[in-house]
Amino acid sequence: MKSFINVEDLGPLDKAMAEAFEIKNDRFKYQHLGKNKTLMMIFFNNSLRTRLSTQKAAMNLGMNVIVLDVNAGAWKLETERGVIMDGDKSEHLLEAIPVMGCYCDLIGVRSFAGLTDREYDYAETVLQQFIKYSGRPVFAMETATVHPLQAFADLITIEEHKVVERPKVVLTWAPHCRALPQAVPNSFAQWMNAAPDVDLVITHPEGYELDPKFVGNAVVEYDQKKAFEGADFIYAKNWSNPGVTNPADYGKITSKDMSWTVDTEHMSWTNNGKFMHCLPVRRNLIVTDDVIESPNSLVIPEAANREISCSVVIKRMLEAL
Ligand code: AN0
Ligand code: CP
Repeated sequence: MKSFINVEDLGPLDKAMAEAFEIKNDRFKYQHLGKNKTLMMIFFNNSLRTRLSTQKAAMNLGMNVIVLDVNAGAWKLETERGVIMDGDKSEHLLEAIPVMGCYCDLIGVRSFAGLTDREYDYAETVLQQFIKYSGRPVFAMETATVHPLQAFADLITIEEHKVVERPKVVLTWAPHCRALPQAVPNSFAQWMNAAPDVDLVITHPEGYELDPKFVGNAVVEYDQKKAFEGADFIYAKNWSNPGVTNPADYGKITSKDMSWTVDTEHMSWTNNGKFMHCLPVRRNLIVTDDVIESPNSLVIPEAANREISCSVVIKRMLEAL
């Protein structure tokens, strides 16, 4: 595997899932694969889970790990070509990327959407430059439009906790005080569409339609209560306006409707549904204290599975070196 961005990069999902459970049972089974190999993790944005779980996965596989926080200690990077670099940016990404590639065997990149230019974000401009100029296999650690390591962990979590063969999974928008990317819901929808035994329903206020290439065959239901009825899993997430119905709204907050916050009444509409969120989560905006602390909350096992999803991805990349 030369890059990991979309669900198709993993090949058949059943095989990837089997590998995930194999690794979960024996995390150090493939420790020989990473001997004398170096992973470089590059963060343009903050992280708790991705930083720790990716490093842990790489260590389980016997790798050395270098972490670079671009905004804390590195030179400020220019990303556009043709700019006269007389501002505060001392180095161009087009030199920085191949230099980083010299010191490692694999690269993980976190670079969020700017949320001002939809075309730039949806072209995955920064990630594509890493793929093109680093000379190394590259995986997304949440980029402008996708978060595949999260979606893979979510699928593992659903598989572990489902009590019916074909669960109803509901992706619900919830209110938030800051504009957030669409990467998590995009990838979640993409992966749930790819999973053979999941019925996916997406619910959000009108105007928050996700890009059709991620929505796929999911049912979109604007009535949140109807969407929740009979649900086995509730996957809550805020995202800013994707600019699909109105391009001028891209990256903006066009609803703060607190009736969408997932509380115990919302959960009572479900089929004893489990609650999921990728974290970090702002309590009492996205979800109430009661719901996130309830026995049906899966947020911690979900985060734990990030080590597993990442182990499969790094293992596949090491095997292909
Ligand atoms: C990010 C987001 O919504 O994409 C990261 C989630 C994993 N969340 C925040 O920036 C709060
Ligand atoms: N879920 C997730 O990716 O969390 P971090 O932003 O803390 O890495």
